[in-house]
Amino acid sequence: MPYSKLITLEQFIVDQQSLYKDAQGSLSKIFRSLELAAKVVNRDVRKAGLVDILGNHGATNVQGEEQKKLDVIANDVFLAAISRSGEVCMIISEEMDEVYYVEGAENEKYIVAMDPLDGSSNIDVNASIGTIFSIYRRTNFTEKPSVTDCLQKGKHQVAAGYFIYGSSTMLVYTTGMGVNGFTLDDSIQEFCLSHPNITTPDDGKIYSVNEGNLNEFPEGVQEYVAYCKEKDKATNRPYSARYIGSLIADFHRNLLKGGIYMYPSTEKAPNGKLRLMYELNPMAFLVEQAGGLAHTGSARVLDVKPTELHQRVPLYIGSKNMVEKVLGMMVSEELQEASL
Ligand code: AHM
Ligand code: MG
Repeated sequence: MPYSKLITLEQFIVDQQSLYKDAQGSLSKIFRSLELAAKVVNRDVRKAGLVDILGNHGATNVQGEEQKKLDVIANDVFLAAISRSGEVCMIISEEMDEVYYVEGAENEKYIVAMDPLDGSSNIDVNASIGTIFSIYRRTNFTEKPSVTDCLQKGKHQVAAGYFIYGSSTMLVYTTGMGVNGFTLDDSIQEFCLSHPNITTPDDGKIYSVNEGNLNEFPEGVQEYVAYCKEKDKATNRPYSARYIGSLIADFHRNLLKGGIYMYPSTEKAPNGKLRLMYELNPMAFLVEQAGGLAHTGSARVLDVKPTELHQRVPLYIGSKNMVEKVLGMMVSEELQEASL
C-alpha cells in the first residue's frame, strides 16, 4: 500500500476526536503514552532472546505467580508513560498489589487498569504475548482518589484494548464505537490502520480451552467440549482446538476468525484463573463491540461489580452463537441438578 494511503494511529485518533464536540484531547494523550510504552516493550520483547532479560525476576506477584523479568520491565515502562500523560490519577496493574497513585495528579479524571505482559509464560518460548489495558473515568471528585473509584463495572469502560507482540505487533482497541486494529510498521515506527471496523463472525470453528483441566470443569462445559469434537457436517463439526496459553493470542485469532475461548471454574480454582479488572473487562468490551459475547457462566462480564482489584472470574468469550451454546448447556445441567 502506498504510504499516502496509510492512516496512522495518531491521525485516526485526531479524526475520531473531531466527532465529539466536547472532546478535550485527554484520551488522545493517554493513547499516546500507551503507544510509546508499547513501542519500548516491543523493542525489549524483540531482543529478549539476545540479552539477559529472559527468565524469572525472582519476585512473585500478588497472586503468588513467578514474575518474569519482562513483566517487571513492562509494568515499569507503562507506569512511567501513563503517569507522564498528565491525565491519569490512578493506575492498577496485575503486577502490583495496590493502587498506584500518580504523583501530583489527584485531580485528574482517568483511571487505567492494565496487564502489562499477559501470557508471560510464553516469553521464554518465543510465542505471542501482549499488553491489555482499559480506561475508566473517575466518578467521585469530592474525596481523594481511592480504590473504590477503581472498582467499576466493565460497562463503564471508556476505552479498552491490547497490544499483541506477535509475528507483527498490533494494537486493537475500542472506545465504544467499534473495534479497529493497527499494525506497527517497524520501518517508520508507526501504528497504521490495518484492520478497520473489526467484526467477529457469529459462528466459528475454533474452541480454545485448557483441556488438561477437562475433568474438573462444570458438567455443562464438559458436554460442550464433547459437542465441539462430534462429527456433524451440517454444523461444521468437529471444530478445531487451538490453545496457546496466551489469552491475547487466543482471543485475537478467535476475534478475527470466529471461535470461543473458555477459562471455566475448576474444583481447584472455583473462580477460574483470569482477572476481571485486567483481562476479562477489556476483552469483553472489545468482543461486544465486535458483535460477540462475553459471559462468566452466571452473568454478562460487563455487568459484574468488582469487589476487589485482583478478583478472578470464569470466562466464556467469543462468537455469539458459540457462547450461547455453552451457556445453554450449563443452564440445562443446572436445571437437571435442581430437579434431582
Ligand atoms: P498471566 O497473566 O499470568 O500470563 O496469566 C494469564 C494467562 C492467559 O494469558 C492464558 O490464557 C492463561 O493464563 C493460561 O492459563 P493455563 O496455563 O492455566 O491454561
Ligand atoms: Mg494476564
